Amino acid sequence: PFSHTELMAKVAAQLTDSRYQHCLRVEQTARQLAAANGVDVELASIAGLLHDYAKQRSDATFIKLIKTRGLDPELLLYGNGVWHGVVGAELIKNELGIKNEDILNAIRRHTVGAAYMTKLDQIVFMADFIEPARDFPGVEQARQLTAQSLAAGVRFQIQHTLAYLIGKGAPVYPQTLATYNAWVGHVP
Ligand code: DGI
Ligand code: FE
Ligand code: FE
Ligand code: FE
Repeated sequence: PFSHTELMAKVAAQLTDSRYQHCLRVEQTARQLAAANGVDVELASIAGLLHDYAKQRSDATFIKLIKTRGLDPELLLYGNGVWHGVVGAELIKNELGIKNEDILNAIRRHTVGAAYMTKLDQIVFMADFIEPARDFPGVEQARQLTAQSLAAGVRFQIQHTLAYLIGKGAPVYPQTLATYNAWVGHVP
């Protein structure tokens, strides 16, 4: 297995510097959320660091993986935004030797979420949304809600994402909609 330092170099080699810096900020935010929520900090750290590893791979790479790995064929109707997590996890497994399914699932779910999300899934999903350089209307509310309750943060984010997609007339991947339906209305 690769050391943490080796993984950092592998991520840096795949991404522009600004996206690599985003990965490092997501890693740090994920570590903080893990510590605050009783989740394994090392798992959160690795998942945060690697979450966007595949973001700059070609569409052709993802299309081939969807076809050869028997992934949901409906994925072919979407694009990099959906693919880099859901499909990118396959590249992280193969190229970086990450076998831990909890880490891989958190990466798979980091963009579209899932109806059922582990605490680790929720942490990576929220860390990506609220890392310190994120700046959009509502990010402060997202940070406050997430500090109070991970689930409240997830609910806020998926509402925001669905409204954003619909507002710009983008197609909604069915799992994104399933996440919305599952999380709206069941925050403790
Ligand atoms: O990779 P990041 O930029 O850090 O953030 P992300 O992985 O959360 O989101 C990547 C993009 O994916 C973002 O622009 C929104 C888009 N996206 C999320 N859900 C869907 C989606 N795009 C479509 N078309 N359909 C979705 O369901
Ligand atoms: Fe992403
Ligand atoms: Fe996200
Ligand atoms: Fe990201």
